[in-house]
Amino acid sequence: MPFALVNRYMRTQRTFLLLYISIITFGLVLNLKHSLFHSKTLIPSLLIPRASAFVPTLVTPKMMDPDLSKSWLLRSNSAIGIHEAWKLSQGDKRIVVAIIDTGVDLNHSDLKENFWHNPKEIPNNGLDDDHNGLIDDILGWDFVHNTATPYDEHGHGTHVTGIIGAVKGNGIGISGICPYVSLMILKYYAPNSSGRKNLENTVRAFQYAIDNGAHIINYSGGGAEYSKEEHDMIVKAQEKGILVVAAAGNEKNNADEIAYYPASYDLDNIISVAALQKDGTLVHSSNFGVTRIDVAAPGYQIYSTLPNNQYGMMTGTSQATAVVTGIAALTLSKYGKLPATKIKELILASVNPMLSLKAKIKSGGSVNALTSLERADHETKNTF
Ligand SMILES: [Ca+2]
Ligand SMILES: [Ca+2]
Repeated sequence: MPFALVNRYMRTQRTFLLLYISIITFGLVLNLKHSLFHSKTLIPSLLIPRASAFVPTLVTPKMMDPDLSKSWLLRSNSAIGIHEAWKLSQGDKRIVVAIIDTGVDLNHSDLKENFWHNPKEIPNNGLDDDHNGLIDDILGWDFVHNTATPYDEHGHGTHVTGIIGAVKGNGIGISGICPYVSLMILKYYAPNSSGRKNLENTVRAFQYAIDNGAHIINYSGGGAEYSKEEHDMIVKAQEKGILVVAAAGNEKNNADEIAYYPASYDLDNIISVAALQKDGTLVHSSNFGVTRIDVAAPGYQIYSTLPNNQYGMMTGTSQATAVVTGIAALTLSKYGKLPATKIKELILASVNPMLSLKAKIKSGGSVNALTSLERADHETKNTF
């Protein structure tokens, strides 16, 4: 009997919330407390489009991924049209997605092939070859322990990573939404860290992603209090054309009244994501807001990778955020000429409108990978 799945991923100084991750296969329940300190103001945005372009890659899978049918996201009748979308693009290894989270299972057979490798760093020579102050930062960095091995002590980061970019066609497990991609792993969170430390590590992780060529940053976390340092770092990301996909939060709040950051920063390179159930309504715990929350995406009982080469289900806006990051990466892989803000515009314009979401979410609908790619194709032909 599956456990009910709830995700609480907060970082406020005053409020401690719990993350309950229930995995139906193994019955594992993990608790998480996450606290942070912020201040409060809003700064206007600045947009600079990215100029880089990518040649689309289409790769035929060699072997089936046996567990696709375990995920309602990845079945033949996928709510996001993923199989039809994969006929148009399955990604491109040149697309770099930074995942700022709890780290990853570095040995997971369904993930490791897709890890980003720092081209300016020589592995395991004990030197800081690229002179960024971090020794042997090959895959990203563990900002909690200041090491080059961002292992996942929690499970959350491994789960999010698989949704975005698990390896397709390798005969095991699942596929990520964007199965050909480079995943930069940046660990900011540990259960025992203070809230202030978690925020400091978040800002450092954003800086690393910006400095090392990320095109998209996935942030499946957040908190209720504003951080000028975090906001200004996302402005820096915007200046480089980097898209930030951020979770709406799991507090059942109207985010237009009670903000949740970084999702609620008023910046045009942030897509904020609510979580959807199979019936087209929001997950009970999902935040919403017609002004501050952009889209909804499947976030209920999503099957993905877990530490120790395992798989299991999790529910929440964290998972929904990873879905949107995957769609953004797919779209960017096929239409690299599009700036981050344009990718956001396309994803918002490509939602399946739903009456249940009309008064809850800015776009009034749920994301669709196929429509996003088709709309990008149409607009590219008419723009470039
Ligand atoms: Ca280095
Ligand atoms: Ca696989």
